[in-house]
This record gives sequence, C-alpha cells and structure tokens, in this order.
Amino acid sequence: MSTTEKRRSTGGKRTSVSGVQAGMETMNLTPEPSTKADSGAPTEKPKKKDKERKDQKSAAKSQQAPSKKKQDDQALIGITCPKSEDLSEWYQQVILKGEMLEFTDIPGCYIYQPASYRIWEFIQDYFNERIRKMKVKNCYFPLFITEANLQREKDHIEGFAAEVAWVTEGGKHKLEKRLAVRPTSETAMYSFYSKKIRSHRDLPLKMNQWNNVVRWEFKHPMPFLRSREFLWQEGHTAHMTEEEAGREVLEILDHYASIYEDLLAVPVVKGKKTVNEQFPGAHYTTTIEGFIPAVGRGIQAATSHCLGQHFAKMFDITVEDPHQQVKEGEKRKPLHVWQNSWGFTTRSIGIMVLIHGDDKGLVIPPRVAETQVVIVPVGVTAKMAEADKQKLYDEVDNLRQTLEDQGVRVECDYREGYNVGYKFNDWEMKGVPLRLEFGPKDAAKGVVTTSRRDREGKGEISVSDVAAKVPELLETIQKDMYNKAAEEYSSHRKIVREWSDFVPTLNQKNVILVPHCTTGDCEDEIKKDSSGNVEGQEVDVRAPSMGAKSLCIPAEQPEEIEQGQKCVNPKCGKDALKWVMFGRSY
Ligand code: 87F
Repeated sequence: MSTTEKRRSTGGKRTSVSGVQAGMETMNLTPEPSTKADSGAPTEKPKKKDKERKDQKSAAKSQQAPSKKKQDDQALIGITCPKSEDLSEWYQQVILKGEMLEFTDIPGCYIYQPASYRIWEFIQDYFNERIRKMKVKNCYFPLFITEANLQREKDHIEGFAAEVAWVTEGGKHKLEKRLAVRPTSETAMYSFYSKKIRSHRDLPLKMNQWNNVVRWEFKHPMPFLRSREFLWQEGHTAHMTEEEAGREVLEILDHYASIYEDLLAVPVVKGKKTVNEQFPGAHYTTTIEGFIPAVGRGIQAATSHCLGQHFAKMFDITVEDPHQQVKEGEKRKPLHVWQNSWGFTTRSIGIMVLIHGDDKGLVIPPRVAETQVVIVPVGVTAKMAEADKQKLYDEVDNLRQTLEDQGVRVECDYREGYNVGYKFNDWEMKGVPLRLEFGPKDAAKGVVTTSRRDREGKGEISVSDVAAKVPELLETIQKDMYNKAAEEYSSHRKIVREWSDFVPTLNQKNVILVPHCTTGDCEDEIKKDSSGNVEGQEVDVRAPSMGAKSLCIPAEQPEEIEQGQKCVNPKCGKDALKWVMFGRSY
C-alpha cells in the first residue's frame, strides 16, 4: 500500500524461522533479522506442531460425547504456549485452535474460516454503511489485468513489479499475452474512468471494490498480517478539486480509525506518511498506525491516499473547467481530475488477535463477535432427575430468548458428556466475550453467574435484569478492551529528544516520537544507525536488531516544535519540522 510494502520485497531484514511446507508454516513475529532465504521454499516440517494439528483435528471431528480419556486429551488442546514466551507459536495456536484460519498447501494463502470471515463481514457492513452515505458505489472489476494496462503507469508499477503474479497459460495453450493477477486496481479502473468521465457533471466519481488481491511476497508470510492473497476494499474516486479530494481522504481515514477503535477495540494513531514511506503513485498518503505491545512494534493499519493528478495525466482523465471564462467559440482547457485511493485489508483481523488475545486464546470484542454470549448450563449431574434437567434447560432457553429479543447474539451449550470445564475452555479459546453460567443454585437464587472473557473473576446478574444488564455489560467489555489497549499504546509511545535515547527506548518495546527533518536520506540513515550493530551505540544483545523507520507524522502533534530545534539524527544537522513517530514495524 505504501512504499513500506514495496520495500518489503527488497529489504534485507526479515523473520528468522522459516519453515514452509504444504499445509504447514511456521511464523516468526519477533523483529529478528533472518538467516535463511525468504523463498517460501519447503523446509522441514516441525514435528511438535504436527502433533498439535492432529490433536486439533481430532478434537474438531466429533460433536458426540467423547470418552473420559478423550476429554482429558482434549483438555490438552488448549493454548500450550504463553503469549509472552513465543509470540509466533502462540499466534499460530490461537488462530488455528480458535478456528479462525487454516493453512493450505500454498504458502501465504489461507482459509478464512467462518470465525474470521464473520469479523470481515461486520467490518464490511460498518464501512459500507458509511461510504454509502458518502455516495460511494460498490462495483467489481476483473481479477486479471493485461500487461499493457498494468505498465501504463510505469513509476507506480516499477517498485512493485517483483510481486506481481502472472497467468501464462489457459487450458492447454500458452497465452499470447500474459495476464497479471491484480495486485491493486488503479490501472484497471482508471482506463475505465477515462471513458466514463466526460464532463464535470460526471464528477465526483466514487467507486469501491470488495475483492481479493495477490502480491507474490518473498518475505516470510504471516496469516492475516502478510499473505500472498488477501481480502480488502479498494476505493477509487475522482474529484474536480484538490480540496474536495483532500476532504474525502481524511473522511475515509476517520472511518478506518473508527473500524479499528469502535469495532475492533484497537487504538490507532492517525497521521501522514513521510515522502520516503508514502505510496510512490500518491501526491500524499495518510495512514493509521497500530501497535503490537507484545513485541513493541508498529504496524500499518490502513492507508488513504490523495493521488493528485498524476494518474489522471497518465490515463487521460479530464473534464472541461466549467468556471473558466472563454470567448464565444473558444474551447475550454481540459482539466485533469484529482484522484484518491484508499484500502483496508484483512490484516486488521490479525492485529486485533495479536492485541487482545491471551494465554487462553482469542478475545473477541463484543461488536464483532458472532457469538457475544454463551450460556452454559451448570450443575447438571448424572443423578439429576430428567424433569429437573428439562426445567433447567427451559430456563436457559428463556434466557436465550430474552437476550435475542434484545438483539444479543447467543449460543447455549447443551452438549452432553462434556464437563463444564472443557466447555468453558472451549468458548474461552474461541474468544466469546461473555459467558453466563446457569445451574440449579443460580435458579434458586434467581440469578445468572457472569464471566467476562477480558477479565478474571465472576459476577452475578438477577434473572429479571438480564435483558437490560447484559447488553450494557457487553458495551462495558467493548470499552474496557479498547481502554486497556489504548493505555498500553500510549504508555509505549515515548517522546525522545536525544539520539542517545533513541535505540534504548526502542529496545524497551516502544515506538517513539522524535523531532525530525522529514527528509528521506535522514530516515534511511536512522534506519541503518538504529539497527543492531551500531558503533558506539549500546545495543542489548537480546534486543531486536531491526532498524527503525518512520511510521507517520502524527496528525496530533505532542507539542510544538521549538524554534531552532534540530533533527534527532545528530548526523543530519537540519532543523526539525515535525514530531515524527518512528519504530520497528511489521
Ligand atoms: C504490489 C504489486 C503491484 C502496493 C503493489 O494502498 C502494485 C502494487 O500499487 C501497488 N503493492 N501497491 C500500492 C497500492 C496503493 C493503493 N491501491 C488502492 C492502496 C489502497 C488501495
């Protein structure tokens, strides 16, 4: 999306453990430089994970009551690796065992199971509602792009060429001209825009696609975060004026931030990319930047670009200026339209998992949880009279009905032969935000016992208050999840004024705000000088050695840049212009 991604294909730094084979990949989410080629080529399949996957498969197989021995085995299929110990292993277990995602026999291409696809649908619904209000129309363009079309805007494609996947055969025949699998749709859409936009009355033109794109990454793939095929929406609009285009860029950025903050409970920092990091085809790039506390790295969450008139010139997208004063018979001068493009991807789901997940598995914010509440009947014993059991189940069903009437998404776990401990673990692993337990003792007291996924401990709500209190509690969980993550992000966003504090502060798992000149050469120098082997710079041997890059120029600056304030890079010597957020990043 920005040059960040472009550079990923050529950059030297990558993840360390590389093991990709049919149906199995290992990931490394820690910012270590890699040692082996990024080819995605098959390597030895790790045995330990093999076993876990078998366990997982067998667990998923049967809905019938398993034997005691089997139940004990299944208890073992919980998350076996703490988040703090090995983030990569933890992440893999959480998304596989939480049934979010499955590997395929193509490295970097994944199955999005219903649990993750549902989250994507919530995002789609939320964003569609907002962009429809902006009069953006959804549409669909072909998956393939001719080479001639893709090459029309040379500057744009040059840096990305290595990532384009090509179709060279159709059936038994070699194609006369190979076809690109879309990595993004600027070129496909703008040839059409050139035909479609005839007069200023055709403006603004605002189209959006929900589609899949392919970027043949050679860096180590990571489910959701960096995959060869991913889902996104790409919006492409054309406007009469720079001002109108500029307003839209920011409005979209606000919607993106709102998806993260209000749906996924993930805090982001809004800002502008430095020239070094912006999309090369853009006039300027705005961005939202997230933060993964477990590794102290920044992550680009979404971008909204003002493309200026660059593509309009290449693709000849012009209108006549209606305001231009012309004499009788004189033709108006053509005016190149102002364009924007903006994209939001399934990477967001991975960011959400990394931020909220814990040692028990997924933690899904209520607003995007397919199941918001699970009711587990408890205290059901073998000795219990059938009529008593039925009475309890009827009461559970009444609770379900009461909640569904309030628009709450509920499941009741009536599975027989599974002990409640197993059920609790199972729903916790799947991240269901709120569990209600209801047994004969609760019934006698007229209460339900509550257990929040995001907190330890239990509470009680009286049955008569369930309709009002449960939706309220879900909203509280949503807010608390956001506040916890926001607190964590802001406490790891440190102001650094001196170069001597730059690397040490990064090494404490922070991103940093530094006074900076915003020039590209200086950024490159900082990246080099903040990586592992820096002369005269103490770098913790266990600390990540990846260099820092600029993440964004935050829209909300922490304070004014003082007169005479120099750039944080002592080799630079230029005046600082802005507080720029730097960090190690994905
Ligand atoms: C990879 C191969 C070919 C990123 C690529 O950010 C082309 C590209 O153009 C490419 N990787 N990009 C930049 C995408 C820019 C822009 N497109 C629309 C977005 C948002 C949605």
